[in-house]
Amino acid sequence: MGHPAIVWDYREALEVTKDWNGIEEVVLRNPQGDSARVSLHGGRVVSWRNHQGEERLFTSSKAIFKPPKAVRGGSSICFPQFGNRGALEQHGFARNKNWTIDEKPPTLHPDDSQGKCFVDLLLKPSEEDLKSWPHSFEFRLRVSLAVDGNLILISRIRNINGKPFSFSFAYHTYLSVSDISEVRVEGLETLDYLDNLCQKERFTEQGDAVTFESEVDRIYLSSPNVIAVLDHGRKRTYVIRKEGLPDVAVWNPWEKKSKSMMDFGDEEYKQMLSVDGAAMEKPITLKPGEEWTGRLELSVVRSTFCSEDLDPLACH
Ligand code: TA6
Repeated sequence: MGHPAIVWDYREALEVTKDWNGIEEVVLRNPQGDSARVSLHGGRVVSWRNHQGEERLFTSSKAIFKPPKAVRGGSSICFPQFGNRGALEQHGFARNKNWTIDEKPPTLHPDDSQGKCFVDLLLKPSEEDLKSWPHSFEFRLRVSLAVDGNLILISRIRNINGKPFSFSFAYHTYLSVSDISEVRVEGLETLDYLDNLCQKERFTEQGDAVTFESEVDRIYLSSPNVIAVLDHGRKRTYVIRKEGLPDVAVWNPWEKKSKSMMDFGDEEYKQMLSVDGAAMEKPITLKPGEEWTGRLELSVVRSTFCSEDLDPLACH
């Protein structure tokens, strides 16, 4: 007779606590001891750790945790815009709003629930939001921690308005790296990008990987659905899988810009890289009753990982 199966109760593995500002936070854990923390302020993933307690998301030591300022770190939701066009605030209001826990979310595909500890959050526009962006929507965010430690973010935005509306979107994600000079991003080679440092002029990536020796602030267009961030110093690679998110923003402020940001340490640019799955160049348009889904999955693999392993079947 075999050993009785240990059944992990994923509901028990979910804990709701408060951060030191009194803002509710949901803690997700898997049987291996990996964990993720999600703040109801902005629906931001504030932490993603492996069972040894190693943090994968960067948060600045100077981050300001006082709403309505968006916190400099973690992974936050940029909606209804990614960027700073028009009257809307930079990267939209969703990252500065209080989300609620969605107790009765509509059903997702069974693969999005099985073997995962997850929480469903909900954002609906306030009167104030409707003044700056007059469109009624329901935004459902599922944050899951899988049994293998992968972090999965699924956003579903539904138009409950009488008229179509358009938006752009990003998961603005600060990855923690050992030394930015030793980091390369693979999967973006040969792509066109808009350079935010040159008034969004369009260029074509010439290198065989994106590497860093000065400020970088680019939106790569129509990228593959799997890209990799190789951190040679820590001998680990972040694999980013995305669906519904054609573009990728890559940002490191480098030395001069770091010094100009109040909520960022002068030297901290060495330990972070922002890589954002986004839908930016071509805004998403939803007719009344329509829904859009954008999915991002982050995993960490061993240092021997190489770009050939970008074949999704090869990297589990
Ligand atoms: O990562 C893309 C980007 O839009 C950069 O241009 C840079 O400004 C960064 O986001 C930070 O944005 P934030 O509004 O969080 O200060």
